[in-house]
Amino acid sequence: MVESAYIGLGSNLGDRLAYLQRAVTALAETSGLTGVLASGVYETAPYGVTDQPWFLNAVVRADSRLAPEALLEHLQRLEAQAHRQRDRHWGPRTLDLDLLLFGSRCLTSPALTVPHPHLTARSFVLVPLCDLDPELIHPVTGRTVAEHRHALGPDPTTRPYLVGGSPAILSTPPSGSQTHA
Ligand code: A4P
Ligand code: MG
Repeated sequence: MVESAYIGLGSNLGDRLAYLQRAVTALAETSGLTGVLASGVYETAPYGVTDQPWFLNAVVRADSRLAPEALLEHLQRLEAQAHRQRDRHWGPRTLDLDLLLFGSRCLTSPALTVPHPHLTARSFVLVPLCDLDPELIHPVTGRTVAEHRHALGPDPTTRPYLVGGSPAILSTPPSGSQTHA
């Protein structure tokens, strides 16, 4: 069974754009994930714990043949490969990969809550989600991600990230070189 997975990417340490790009490449090369597409890249004010550097955030969608638990384990391996340290809850990190949505599934366990519980309160998630699919329906609220974004109102602290004056793009490699999750 193939289901659409939406993955939130965040980085606020080191070469932030390179961490996001490497994550997109690794996801596109993962066996069990196809049709990998990345949103725009946004520079965003830290949410929750505010005394830390600004983040780069993006969202990736993929068609997943992996079960959600297996996909989360794979995301955690990719975080570890990016030398992610878990020093502080919501603290600075080289790479954070959150499973935002998985088809229309609603899952609640200590290891995995889907939809991601803070999704509807975060413009740094909703804005890139709207790049990919504004009509995507949140399976708990029944509202589209565009409606949730509208409900939050404009957020000047979620801005397109510019490189040399142009919006940064996360590229996906040509298909064919997939590795196992
Ligand atoms: N977990 C449960 N559900 C999920 C899910 N849907 N996706 C568990 C990913 N993980 C999930 O995560 C803690 C545990 O959550 C994991 O063991 C996993 O089994 P973590 O990545 O170790 O720690 P964390 O990221 O510090 O905590 P958490 O609660 O995941 O925080 P968030 O939601 O990732 O928020 N501000 C801006 N501007 N941009 C950001 O990206 N990110 C955060 C962290 C705070 N502020 C931010 C940003
Ligand atoms: Mg996280």
